[in-house]
Amino acid sequence: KWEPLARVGILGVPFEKGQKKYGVSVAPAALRCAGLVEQLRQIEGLDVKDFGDVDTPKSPPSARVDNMEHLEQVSACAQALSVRVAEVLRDDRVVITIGGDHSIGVGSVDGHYKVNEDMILIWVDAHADINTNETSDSGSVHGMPVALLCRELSDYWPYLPTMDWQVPRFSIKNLGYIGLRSVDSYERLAIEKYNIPTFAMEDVDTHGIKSSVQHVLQQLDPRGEKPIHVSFDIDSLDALEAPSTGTPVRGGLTLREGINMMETIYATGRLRAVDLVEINPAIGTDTDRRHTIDAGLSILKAALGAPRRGTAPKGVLDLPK
Ligand code: HAR
Ligand code: MN
Ligand code: MN
Ligand code: MN
Repeated sequence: KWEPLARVGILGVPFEKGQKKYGVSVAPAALRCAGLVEQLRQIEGLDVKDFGDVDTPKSPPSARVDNMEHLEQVSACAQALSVRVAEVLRDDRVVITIGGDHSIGVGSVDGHYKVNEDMILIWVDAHADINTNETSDSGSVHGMPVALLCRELSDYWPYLPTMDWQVPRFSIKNLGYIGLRSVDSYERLAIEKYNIPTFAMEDVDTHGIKSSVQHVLQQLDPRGEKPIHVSFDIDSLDALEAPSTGTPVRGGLTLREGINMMETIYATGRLRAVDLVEINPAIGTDTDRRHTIDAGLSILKAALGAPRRGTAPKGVLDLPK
């Protein structure tokens, strides 16, 4: 009954206060400039609409919580994003959210959950992003979005001013990880406690990327009947292939594995939301920046059904003479 939606909506989120480095907020502009919309329109039969950038309120009333930087800004941005994501989904489009740092996942997943309560979430990342303000070494909220989203973890948080709009209802039972290789000790404890289906890099080595993805999908949704949200952190890719990111880690997915993963998920017909986050065009050389942006574009094209083998012209049966 499921088939891929041939309609897509793009949202940019120029937000970087979930981490400490300048530059992630430029990524939506950099991707558009590199031909994001035009390249997606090359995919046969795909209706592409760019919904522009989400407003990211500059100075909302402050919220002070220990070891949690810029909470009020993260919260205001996520709140605005959540509304926009729900709009795009209700317009019967796959929503592509271009970050921004990974704290925006709070808004994109919240918005998706409001429309599809049965959604499953695949977090593709070098990191688990499941710290709380108690367990985080950095105080950066981009390392915390998963913990903010999951209802099973709500007791591990203090009261969070400005976050009243977000009641965590998403269940950790609907979460899986792919690509992990830099996991903090309390994050590992959470993964074990809740038995989160996780294909860390050594598991991808063992099983290969396609069956890793299929295992995660099978564990989260054995009957294959739930809409899929992929939150793709560019640092899931190896640092050699996607160097322009704030916390690169070697030993990651190749771009080919990333593409294969997205093609595999596309083929289910159930992909409804993709986040692409943590591209930082201000880090590295021109070549680094180009490789990283191209990698991001390739990931999105694969998620939307672009065939690597190419497409023959429609209704044409022979070569030009
Ligand atoms: N685990 C570390 C922290 O909590 C680093 C994670 C942040 N880096 C990311 N997230 N790019 O995926 O600060
Ligand atoms: Mn600061
Ligand atoms: Mn992340
Ligand atoms: Mn990461």
